[in-house]
Amino acid sequence: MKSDTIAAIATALSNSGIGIVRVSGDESISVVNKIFKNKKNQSNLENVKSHTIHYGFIYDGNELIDEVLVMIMKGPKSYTAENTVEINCHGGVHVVKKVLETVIKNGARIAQPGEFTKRAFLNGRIDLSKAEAVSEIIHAKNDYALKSSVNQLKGYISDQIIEIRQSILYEIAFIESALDDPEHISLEGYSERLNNIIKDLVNKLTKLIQSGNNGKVLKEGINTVIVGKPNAGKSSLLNRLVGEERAIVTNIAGTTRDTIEETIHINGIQLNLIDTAGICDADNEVEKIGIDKAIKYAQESDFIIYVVDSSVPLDHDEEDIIKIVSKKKKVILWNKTDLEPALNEEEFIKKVKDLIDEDVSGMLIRTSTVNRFGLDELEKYIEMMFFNGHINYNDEVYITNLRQIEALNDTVESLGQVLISISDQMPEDFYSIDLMSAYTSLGMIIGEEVGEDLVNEIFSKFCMGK
Ligand SMILES: Nc1nc2c(ncn2[C@@H]2O[C@H](COP(=O)(O)OP(=O)(O)OP(=O)(O)O)[C@@H](O)[C@H]2O)c(=O)[nH]1
Ligand SMILES: [Mg+2]
Repeated sequence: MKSDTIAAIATALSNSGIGIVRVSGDESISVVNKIFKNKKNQSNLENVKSHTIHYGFIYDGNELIDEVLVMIMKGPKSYTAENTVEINCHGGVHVVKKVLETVIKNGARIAQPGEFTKRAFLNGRIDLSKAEAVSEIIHAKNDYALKSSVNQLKGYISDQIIEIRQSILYEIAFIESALDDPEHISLEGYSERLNNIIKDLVNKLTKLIQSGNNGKVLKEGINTVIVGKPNAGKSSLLNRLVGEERAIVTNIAGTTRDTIEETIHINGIQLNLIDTAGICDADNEVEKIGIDKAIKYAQESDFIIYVVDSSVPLDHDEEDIIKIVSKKKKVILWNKTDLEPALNEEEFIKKVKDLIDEDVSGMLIRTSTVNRFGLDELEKYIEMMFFNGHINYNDEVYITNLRQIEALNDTVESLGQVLISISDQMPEDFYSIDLMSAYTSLGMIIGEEVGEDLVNEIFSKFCMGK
């Protein structure tokens, strides 16, 4: 298949010093050769070996644009499986753009977003699930989301999907053959066997779907809710962690009425921090609404930072909060340690034990949010929670996007129909219909049986140059 030659800037546009212009297509080498000269003023790229790097200069006519390194990768051993040239420029944004313009002037056209990856897919070099992983890598918000995309790229998901898909296909083929040739292939006892096989497949698929929900947490950050009594120092904590005066802080109890959300990163882990209204037995209508919202957020959170004001005595409100944070992953900040204590740590720990039967002695961190005291320890604690697998990321397979989850759900639904047909003792050819739609849904994930529209939609999500 002959393809026109496309080009784009493959690196982020920043003045970081190095920028890469990527060119792909049948004519890519000859296009770049027109504007390239080596030290001896020769244009010699057409006859060089694949996977070699050449030092020289890019010219627009007689005008010298940049000193460059040019890498030649001949198809099929390149990212797109086509002839590909990468021009490593040394100049800043302006120069990189100028090099791209010159390439375009000499016969290439600007690539559409994701077009390089689309070509890799169309040329059979990667399957759709890998192609989407590339998009996720480009858009990954943090290191761990990145890691999961890399795993996906390696094909963990594809492998599992292919395996499940093959066993479905085998059953379809078996049923068809048996119906065609009943003399030689018997369907006696088959429904029972199929029932077990399908149940097993549904289990595997359900696991993949669940891991997808986990992946969602990673990509979107860990929802971390700050709770505590009014005046405990919750908003002060948010401001310290964010590094700016984001929330209003006053010595009036009930300052924060609504939730305030901010994103922060701790060593690559993304937290969605949510400051809430102080929880107490309030009379005020507005305050009450805020408190209900705080409780709801706390219940739905992935992680709670519970701020305790150690300068006031333990009261009924504090006991209510202890019950609210029960069974949640949490840390307790023993705050305002710069003031005269009115609360004793041991007594507090005992109180918690009595109320909710949890030992929180390892969860207490002494802090003072007016002067940042204890916050480094808090960050370490959160990292530790993360690394110790309270939120898994490492060897898990994440299905990280909604389209894939939907396809998995459709597959489970079709397989569920097969189970119903079996228990209703329907004829065997009924099974094939639903097995076939399960097979098709799974194909959506790895890019088989996919309509042209979907292919275009997915690739349009990619950045330029990838
Ligand atoms: N001495 C001392 N004062 C603090 C500390 N943390 C917060 N404060 C003060 O306590 C008061 C309340 O702080 P906020 O951060 O507004 O408390 P909050 O928990 O958000 O309160 P509400 O929004 O009313 O629920 C302010 O006057 C803060 O300056 C601390 O560690 N030590
Ligand atoms: Mg507040």
